[in-house]
Formats: sequence, structure tokens, C-alpha cells
Amino acid sequence: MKRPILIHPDPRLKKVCEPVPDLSDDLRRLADDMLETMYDAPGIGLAAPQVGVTRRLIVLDCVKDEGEEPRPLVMFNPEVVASSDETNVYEEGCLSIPDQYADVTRPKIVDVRWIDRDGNAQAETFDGLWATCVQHEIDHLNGKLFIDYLGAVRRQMITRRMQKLKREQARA
Ligand code: GNR
Ligand code: NI
Repeated sequence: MKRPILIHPDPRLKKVCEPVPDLSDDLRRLADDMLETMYDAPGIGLAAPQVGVTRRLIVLDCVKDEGEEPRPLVMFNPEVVASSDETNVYEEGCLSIPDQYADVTRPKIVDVRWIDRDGNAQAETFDGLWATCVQHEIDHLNGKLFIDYLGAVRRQMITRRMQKLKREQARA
């Protein structure tokens, strides 16, 4: 089932999310709903707080080419355990900040550990768009948005645009 995506500013997007102590059918259902919501948007990642659940759960699939096999990843309690000194700049966007894009500098390569959908511990090294996306999603779990990397003036301009968008959506 598709779930509505919260739009910034929203207090639930600013919270530090709680770790998931044990997997449950409810949490697996939430992960499946998040994947459906992400693919439908369409987006390459989604974090639980974006659908109003402040738990440490993210989903992502950065396979972009039409012909290529999709690779849906579900990560409970994901952690960056090492990051490269080398950085990468990507023009980032966010489903909670529609139609706003900005260059963000992050470590180019990250080692990530997480618990998968079956409850198994996983570890993998990510590079390129996957590394950017997994860092963007883990930031969401810490109440951080990509606009927090921008200067205050630019951030406030984007926030005002989103407040206006939400007012218009509320009236429609
Ligand atoms: O769909 C998304 N695209 C994207 C592009 C560049 C860097 C990060 C992202 S994540 C974003 C989906 C989203 O908001 N995830 O939280
Ligand atoms: Ni986002």
C-alpha cells in the first residue's frame, strides 16, 4: 500500500529516529509499503520518517537503467561504519522537498552495516550514487535534510517555498 510522503517543514522530519529492536510483520509491511511508495514517486530512496514513522528504517534502489534488474534494499538500523576522505558532489533532491535541487558534498565511498528484511546482518561498500543516496537516507533518520548542508539564506528560501506549497495543497 502506498503511503503519503510528508513535506518539509514537519516536526517528524526533524526527529532522531528510534532503533528497531526486533523485526515484526508490521515493520516488514512498512518496508514493503515504503518500497512501493518510493518506486511510485519515483525516487531512489525513502526513509521511514518521510512517511511519518520515526524508526531507523530506510529503503533504496539506485539502479537507474531501464534494462537493468532492480535492486530493492531494505535496511533496518543502518550505520555508516567508515567513509572515504575522497568526496563527491551530487545534485540532490528529496521527495519531502519537491522540485528543489542543490549540490551536496559527501564522502565518495562508505561502508554500511544494517539488518536486512530477513533479520540478517549485512555489510557492503557503496560508491557513486548508491553512497550518496544511503548517506542522504541515514541523515533522515537523524532528522537531517540535504538543505541543512546549504547556507542559511538558501535553506530559508527553500523552506518558505515549501510552506507556500503546503498552504496551497491545504486549500486545494
Ligand atoms: O529520489 C531521490 N533522489 C535523490 C537524488 C540525489 C540524491 C539523493 C536522492 S534521495 C531522493 C529520495 C528521497 O528523498 N529520499 O529520502
Ligand atoms: Ni530525502
